[in-house]
Amino acid sequence: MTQTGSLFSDSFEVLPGMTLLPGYASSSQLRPLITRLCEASPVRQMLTQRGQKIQVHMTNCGSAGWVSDSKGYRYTPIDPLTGTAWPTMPQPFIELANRAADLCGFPNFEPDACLINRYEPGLQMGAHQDRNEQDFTQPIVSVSLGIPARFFVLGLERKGTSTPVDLSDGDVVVFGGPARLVYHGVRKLKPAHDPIWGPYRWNLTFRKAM
Ligand code: MD3
Ligand code: FE
Repeated sequence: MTQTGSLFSDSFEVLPGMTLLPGYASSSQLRPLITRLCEASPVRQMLTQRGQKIQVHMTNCGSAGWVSDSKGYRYTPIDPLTGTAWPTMPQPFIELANRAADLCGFPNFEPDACLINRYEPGLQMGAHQDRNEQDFTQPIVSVSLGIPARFFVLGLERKGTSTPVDLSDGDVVVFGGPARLVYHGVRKLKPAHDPIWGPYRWNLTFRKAM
């Protein structure tokens, strides 16, 4: 690991294009916003194209939201659960993602989609690429809240050696450039308790989808 040591005092480039900003986000600031968003568009288990339940509970905010159903993965302007638009992305979310991206060399990042994932102990997310977005020159900004998780990164193929990265409450990771299309996932979460979030891990991923 090489310390970037430039703009953000405590940031690390884990792999080319993947920078960790430890503790950059604040759970106490974000919790009321997430609570409000989930009152409007609740977290739910989506189905895969093959009809399997995705274990992680998900929702979105922004002008587009990531969905999975019998038609596959895509972004939609309407929440299929409520039949209305996804909640507007709160300004503090936009600012957090924009500042984190800027610190990592991606100026003017304007996310239009924020996928909100809620994990509980025992859940994991298998290796996948995020490639449903229109413009791969735009980064993805990930914000981890609540109980810790071990994240892993592969390369541009699903096989090979994985790099583990432990993510705790408040950690922000920016994936861009050569890291934008890497395969990645989350190892099975261990039981834990967070003073703000209880037994859960929440992850926000900010994207330029459209
Ligand atoms: C690297 N979420 O929602 S965040 C996802 O912790 C997703 O919930 C995981 O993977 C989670 O798609 C990991 C880190 C992440 C997110 C998107 C990426 C890493 C990425 C897109 C491209 C490359
Ligand atoms: Fe992903």
